[in-house]
Amino acid sequence: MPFKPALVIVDLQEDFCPPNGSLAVQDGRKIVSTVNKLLSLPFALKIATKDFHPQDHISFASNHPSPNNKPFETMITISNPLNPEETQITRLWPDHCVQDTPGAELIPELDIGKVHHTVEKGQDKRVEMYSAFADPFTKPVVSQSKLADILHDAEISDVYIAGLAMDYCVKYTALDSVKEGFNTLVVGEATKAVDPTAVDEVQQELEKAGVTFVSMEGEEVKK
Ligand code: VGL
Ligand code: ZN
Repeated sequence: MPFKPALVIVDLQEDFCPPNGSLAVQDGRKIVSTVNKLLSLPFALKIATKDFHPQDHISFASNHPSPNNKPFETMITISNPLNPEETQITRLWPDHCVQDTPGAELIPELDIGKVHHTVEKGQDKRVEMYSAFADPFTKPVVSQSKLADILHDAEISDVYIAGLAMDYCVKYTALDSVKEGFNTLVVGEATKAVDPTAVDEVQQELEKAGVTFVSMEGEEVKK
């Protein structure tokens, strides 16, 4: 298969960025200069994803009864709405990236003029969806984005991933990208984690699954 790379920028949205994001990732905003450099490279396809939840989304702590509704702390078990025997344990979050609110916007510093497609995910209130491809249920899958079709239709060989957050949506997007058959690479300095202490472990887990970590360091700066 000929080398035909795509860039997927995951969830570089206001709610994941300081200073005002409801689920701000430390230094999340700082990756945008690296991401914009990536956007200036000749990727065959450049895609930005958006976490895009309804206000009654299952991952919002505010939609669960106290006292077991602590954002960042409480884990809940959710069943596949199409097959209650399949379950997932997942974390509760502050309300974030609510459809048509400022927090769901891509940050304005992002060079959006170079992006070919924007893919929304997480619209089904019944399931969590960290991966930009699909929710984590498989028997059967409940919610799918158009990302896999866009990449396969363009005969993409390699998927380069940047964005937020390294330990959630970047991680699960990379794992699904491998499953879809793409050579999958994460740009190390173009991602940040919700839990910075988890970075090494997440990187090891992804590498074990076949993901390659790459760096833009050493790239020749054209004068
Ligand atoms: C994300 C937590 C909840 C992410 C999305 O984009 O990494 N994290 N929803
Ligand atoms: Zn979310």
